[in-house]
Amino acid sequence: MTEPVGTMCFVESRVDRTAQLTALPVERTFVYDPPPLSGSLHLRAAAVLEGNWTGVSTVPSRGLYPHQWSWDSAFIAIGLRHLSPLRAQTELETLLAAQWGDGRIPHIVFNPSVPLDAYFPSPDFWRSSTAGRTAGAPRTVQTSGIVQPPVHALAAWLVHCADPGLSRARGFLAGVYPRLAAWHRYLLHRRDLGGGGLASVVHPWEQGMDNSPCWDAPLGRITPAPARSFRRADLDHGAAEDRPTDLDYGRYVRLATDYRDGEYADGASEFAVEDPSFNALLIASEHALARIARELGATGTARHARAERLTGVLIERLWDPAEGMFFCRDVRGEGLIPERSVSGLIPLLLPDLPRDISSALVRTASGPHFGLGDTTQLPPSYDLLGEAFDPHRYWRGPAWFNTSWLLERGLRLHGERARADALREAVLETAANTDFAEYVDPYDGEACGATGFSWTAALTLDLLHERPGHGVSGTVLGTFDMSDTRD
Ligand code: 9WN
Repeated sequence: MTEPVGTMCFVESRVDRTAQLTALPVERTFVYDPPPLSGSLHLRAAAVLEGNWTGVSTVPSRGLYPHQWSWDSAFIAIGLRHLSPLRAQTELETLLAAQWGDGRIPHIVFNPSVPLDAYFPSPDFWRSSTAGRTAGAPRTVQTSGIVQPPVHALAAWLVHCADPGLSRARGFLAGVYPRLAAWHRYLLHRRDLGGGGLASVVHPWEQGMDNSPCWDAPLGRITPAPARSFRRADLDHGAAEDRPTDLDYGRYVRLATDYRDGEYADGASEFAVEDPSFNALLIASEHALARIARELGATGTARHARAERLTGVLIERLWDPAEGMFFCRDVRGEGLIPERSVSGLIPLLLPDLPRDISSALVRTASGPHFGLGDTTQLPPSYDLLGEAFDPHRYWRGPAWFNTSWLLERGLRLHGERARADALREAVLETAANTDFAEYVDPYDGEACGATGFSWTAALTLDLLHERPGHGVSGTVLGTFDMSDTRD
């Protein structure tokens, strides 16, 4: 188990790589950086991450999201490793220090110095240290009680690869491995609510694409909490017409309240969905855990075999051959949810997909529903032809940079180099033009939501380090290329 890393962060801040980079002229020698050609975008992205760094972790956005978020930190660490491998390790260690005894990694770790009314739901809503006591919530740090997608083992492996010497010297992987293993155990056991082997999410916020039309049917069965029982802080920062409706918020609050009042015990939720992206990220992370286990001297064989088996389960439970993509399964309702979300394309990042499935996913991404390389600049979060499509409303159409990055990785992994190069270019250009927007209109790339968004800057940095025209490197980005994990 890792210990909090406050002292190390203090030492790090005196030699901080990002601070050095943002202070130095472009022509100075870079250790972790790409050639000066892309230097200015690189420095701008570094400045965003520097501005959002709190000393132990990075906020997604200073105004809208002023605490530490779980999957944001994983994506942030993936970019931050190119600036400061030590800070990237610290980012993950800070998050993992807030893990619960039952293995869950909370979706928010609250910063006690931020006023309670800066974000809703705040720590006094979640009451983690009291309502979460039975589930093993930490006593000294306040967190939410729900989770987010398990990108963490993948991030930990990639962070290790950025500076294996430093990682070994600090015992980084040895420290995080037991926590990551407990996290996967929690998801694969306590969250197997459908009984078929996949993890279920019990709240739309857990899947990360909060307001996706995929949730409309299962969420429609939930009685909303009265509007007067809570105050939304998100509307202080974003346009109401781009954010979820009050009715949806009432349902989010009801689900979270019921979970809290049941002491965060799993199994009773009225909302339970098996999501393709959440489970694909779990499988990719299980592959990464196999790599980590091998680095630590074990064989990793069982983990690798489990990742392969889970890929089969994902296909069996969520693949629709007629539609050429994956769909969500409503565990409390009637099977697959017939809404096309970008989530249903993200399993492309899995190395063991049969060829016919990876080819079908590429065709669907490039077809009329997502318009990749054709009608859209970046892949939309939801079906361009869907009834609920809205190019500006949260997760109901706009394009996000993390999902674009995941698809770029998947395309490259499956040998679609030209498409991957084009998507990489589009991501870099859109990030540069929008001041690292939170999300964009998928057609014209217009900025939406916050600017100076951390994962946008971090994943921009990561793509700047990718050489166009190449496949995914087996040594640096090894988790996307499993060929050398076979025993
Ligand atoms: C709820 C922080 C998070 C992201 C999510 C995104 C949004 C929060 C909200 O912001 O969710 O967790 O208040 O809407 O949907 O993916 O992790 O950036």
